[in-house]
Amino acid sequence: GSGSGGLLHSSSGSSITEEVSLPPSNTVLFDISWEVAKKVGGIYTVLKSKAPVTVEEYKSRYALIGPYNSETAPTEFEPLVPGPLSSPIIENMMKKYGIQVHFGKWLVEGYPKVFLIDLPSSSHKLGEWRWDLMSGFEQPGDHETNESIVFGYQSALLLKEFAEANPNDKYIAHFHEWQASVGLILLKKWKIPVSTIFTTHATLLGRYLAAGGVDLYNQIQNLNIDYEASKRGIYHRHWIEKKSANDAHVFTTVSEITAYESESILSRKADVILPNGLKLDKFTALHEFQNLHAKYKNVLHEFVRGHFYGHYDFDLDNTLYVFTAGRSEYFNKGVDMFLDALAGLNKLLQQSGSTMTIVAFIIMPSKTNNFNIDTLKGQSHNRDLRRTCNSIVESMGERLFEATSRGRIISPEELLTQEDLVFLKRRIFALKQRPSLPPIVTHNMMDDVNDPILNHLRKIKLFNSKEDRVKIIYHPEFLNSTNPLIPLDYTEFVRGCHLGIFVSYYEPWGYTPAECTVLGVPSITSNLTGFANYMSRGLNEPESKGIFIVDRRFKSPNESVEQVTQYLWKFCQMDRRQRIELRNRTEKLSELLDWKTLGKFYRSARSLAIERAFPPSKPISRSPSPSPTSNTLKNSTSIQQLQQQLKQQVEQQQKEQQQQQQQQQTIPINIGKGETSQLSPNTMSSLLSDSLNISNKKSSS
Ligand code: G6P
Ligand code: 1S3
Repeated sequence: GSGSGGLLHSSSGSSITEEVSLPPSNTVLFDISWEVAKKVGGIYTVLKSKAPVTVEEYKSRYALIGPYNSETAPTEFEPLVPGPLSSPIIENMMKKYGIQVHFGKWLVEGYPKVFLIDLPSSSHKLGEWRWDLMSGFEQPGDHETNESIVFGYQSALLLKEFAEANPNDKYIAHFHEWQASVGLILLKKWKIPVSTIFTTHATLLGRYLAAGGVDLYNQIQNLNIDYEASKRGIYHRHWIEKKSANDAHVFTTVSEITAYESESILSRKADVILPNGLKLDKFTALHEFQNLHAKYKNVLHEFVRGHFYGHYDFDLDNTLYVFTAGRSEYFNKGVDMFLDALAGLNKLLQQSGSTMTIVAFIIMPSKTNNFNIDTLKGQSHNRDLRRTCNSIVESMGERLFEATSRGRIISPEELLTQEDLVFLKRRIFALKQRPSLPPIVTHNMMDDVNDPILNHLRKIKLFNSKEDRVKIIYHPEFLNSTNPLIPLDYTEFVRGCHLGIFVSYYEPWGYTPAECTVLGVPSITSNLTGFANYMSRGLNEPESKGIFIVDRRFKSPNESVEQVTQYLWKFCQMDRRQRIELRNRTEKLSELLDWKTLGKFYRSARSLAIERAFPPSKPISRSPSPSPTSNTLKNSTSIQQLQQQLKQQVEQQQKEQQQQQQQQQTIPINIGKGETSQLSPNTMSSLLSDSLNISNKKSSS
């Protein structure tokens, strides 16, 4: 079509060049989210990492819509002068509705255009809009919902202006999560010709139920959902979520497990599953990432020296670093199971007389009041000692050189002087002054007695005693490179570790294990995470590639803990060469998680949305499909096929789950090295994953 093309151009923007993979030139795409140019959680990572491929595909016909945030804007957003097509729309927003819209680019790779809407410019409309949307059951005191309503009306008005100004264009509005999706409900209500996609990255009620100890995946079909939501005071939020899912032309989730949950909680089957990808920074040489592992592991060694030495010491060459990380959701993120498994491992290592040490990090924010003195002191002692040693070595070098150049062999007493010895003794004495147990927490906790992680450690008695082979470091704050204890950003920290452990109970996707994979670090996850759903479909023997999946769906909690413990125990038996090889195999999986691979699911969701919102007026031609040189994305048949395949995937998974539940019987399948995995034969035979095909094709070409 002859659509407006560069509709979202800034005056400095580039023009569109038609490419083989471009979608039709009259489609315009918006992603709408609360996390545009503002990091709250995982959706920020989705949008940011996806930006380069989406911009490449849609060029200037792609933009994001989010709320304007004056705190994050200076670092995330650069204002631009709007181009001739968006400029009158932004002006209209102000003139007609008094809504201020900031236009510019998001300062992330790909530099997508963004429309950031000023919420306070419409706050006087809140009461009216809330009544209009949900009269009778609104909850005026809920600030988060109030903001969602204001943003919803504002974003719907913006999209309405665009659609009305450019009737020849086909708009796709992709809404992420309920906080951003009130606009979707309004577009349908106002009959605006915009095709809509709703992605739920979790369900509100699912998260509540899981955290509250409900046996979510087994009970979900027996629950009265609306009643459960009301009981928890979130009916109005749940209503937005459910209505968005049902009003959307296309409803999607990020994984099969969330699709399963959504079918009951939101009463709609997902049309497409959109697994989350990452933007890969590929190294040309394979050993490069291994070198980085060694480099950042040394930084962890330095921290460990400062933290433990003086209390007691251990061989760093025989030490492994494992970790868990994420938002502070003790039960949902599986921290309880992580700790129980570590306690089990500690026992196994002690009983076997092993000299190996495992340092387990928990990087999970909690309320704190700065770093604690003990921890800081440890690091400063260590730095002093290193400085002292370095300066002694330097002067020793000088003396050695001086003597040798004058033809004399230096004596040991001359080399290390009495003065040096006194210095060293002082340092050793200072170190010995440390109390007997090294700290567990690196910060002063605001609520030490009620912290669930600390209470769990008390229960299982992991106190960093000398005899414990497993040591715990609880760092209740996210990492960054200016951190005085572990001066690494998160990615560097992950590279320095040996294994990530994320055995979540509620995890619609789970970026943490995905990040480990692309960084070449093996990880343990649970079969209740979207990541594990996706990986186990694409891989025959995930364990042999560093993807360890624990069964939390069909096993009792104790059995699951035992499975994690066994994975850890086996990991401890590996020698260095085996670990290096495993990391190589893990890193090779990166491609499965690249947006270049996963972008196709988004493309099929968009085609389906367009198809449903703008059904062709003519009957579908039965003529042969377009030639492969066509510059459209894919011919419609293949998209439908892909769509069908995806649907089948979900249905198949659900069937399997039901069967497994009924039969309560699994067949052990050899996964090499004498290990067995409890996979159903159906799962094994249905490994039809697209992603695997892609990687196979690549490797065989
Ligand atoms: C990387 C480095 C090697 C180093 C190894 C340590 O592969 O390139 O030089 O020996 O890491 O591995 P480890 O699993 O013992 O930390
Ligand atoms: C959600 O964030 P969360 O940690 O609250 O969305 C993420 C992005 O889709 C997803 O990775 C995660 O599992 C969800 O839970």
